Amino acid sequence: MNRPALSINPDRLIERLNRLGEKGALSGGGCCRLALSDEDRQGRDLVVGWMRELGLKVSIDGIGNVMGLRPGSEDGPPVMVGSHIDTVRTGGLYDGCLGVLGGLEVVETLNETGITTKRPLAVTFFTNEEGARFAPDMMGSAVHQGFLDLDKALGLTSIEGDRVGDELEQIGYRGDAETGQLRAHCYIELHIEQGPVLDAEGITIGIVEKVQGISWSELTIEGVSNHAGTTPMALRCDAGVVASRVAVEAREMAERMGGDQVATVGVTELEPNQVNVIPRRAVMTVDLRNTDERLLQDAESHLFAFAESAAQEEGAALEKRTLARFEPVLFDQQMVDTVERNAKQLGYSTRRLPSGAGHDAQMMAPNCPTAMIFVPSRDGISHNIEEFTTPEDIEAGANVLLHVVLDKAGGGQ
Ligand code: HGY
Ligand code: MN
Ligand code: MN
Repeated sequence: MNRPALSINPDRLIERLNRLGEKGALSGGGCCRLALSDEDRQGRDLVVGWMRELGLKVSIDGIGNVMGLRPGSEDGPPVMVGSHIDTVRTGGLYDGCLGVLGGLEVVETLNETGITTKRPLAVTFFTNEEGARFAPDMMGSAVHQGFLDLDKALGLTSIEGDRVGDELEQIGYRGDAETGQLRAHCYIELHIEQGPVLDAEGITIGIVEKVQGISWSELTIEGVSNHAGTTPMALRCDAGVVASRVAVEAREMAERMGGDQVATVGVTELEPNQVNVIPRRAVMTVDLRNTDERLLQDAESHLFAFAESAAQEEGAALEKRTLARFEPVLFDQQMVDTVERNAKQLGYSTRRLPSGAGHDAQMMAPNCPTAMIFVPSRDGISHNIEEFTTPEDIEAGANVLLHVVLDKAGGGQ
């Protein structure tokens, strides 16, 4: 592949990805940089340092969203590029970070070629996109967009009981910029696909048309703990059995529904969690997704009705708490076409597809022209320390980001 006339520096971008990956590095590879942890602070400090080195004016808002602003030849709402730098517990180097550091690479390329765009540019990372420590996910972008009240967000707590506001103070990122003040002209997010499609088809650039809806719930099942040896089967009230039946039904329901429906039980905690004690309590999470809102609602109502009846049959009590609920979004058609046109002009293979993963772009889309650029994930692996995207695909994705930014921000002077 010959490089476009105006091209990013892939080695510099990959170097930054590796440097950021050192913050929260796991001994066997990958990294764990949970939102508002000390590792997150270290990652934030590193990226803010790079923003300042590149001459960006950095602002931090009340939920810890960080925006680096590059002036244009004219004032007005910036073209915003960004994503997140927090990870899940078994994170890779690219999820989120590629979109943020790809944005910094675009800025550095424009700086060294002396290009000033007409519109200002903003490179952003949003707080707690993953929701791995504090639900809901996409927290920072939801507050930025006004879908989640700032004070409510600051008061949310993790499973361990840590409070968002306190943790934000602790890492020094409870900023004083007003949340939601910086309105973008448009928003573009470069991201790894995190699924198998592009890699399986040998396609370089994914043109993302929509993001599926997400439903996260926590079910708490209250049974009765008793002796595993002396309690007859007919006299048991086993919270663990109810949780297991719900998990199996979630899988079978998704298989029956087919299409885009997916279902995941990612957390199951039993109490007292001992080999010879019937569990008195089970706390489990259910992640349901579909590109079709009505089907997603059908899945929710079926599964939670099943859970109620399974609990009743066992004589157990069931409580459901919604952790996150986002509807499917369609990206702005003109923005999607712009991404596709630029990718094709650069000579990359492309295909349109939906996003199975949630993204900050999902929060931006309802009132800001938004699009995403996907690059392949090897074997479709993500949220796993084996997450990998080739240097060639990283370069291609960042070059498409560069040219879409120039397209939307008004090319170089
Ligand atoms: O869960 C998601 O889809 C995203 O990675 N937060
Ligand atoms: Mn992500
Ligand atoms: Mn993720």
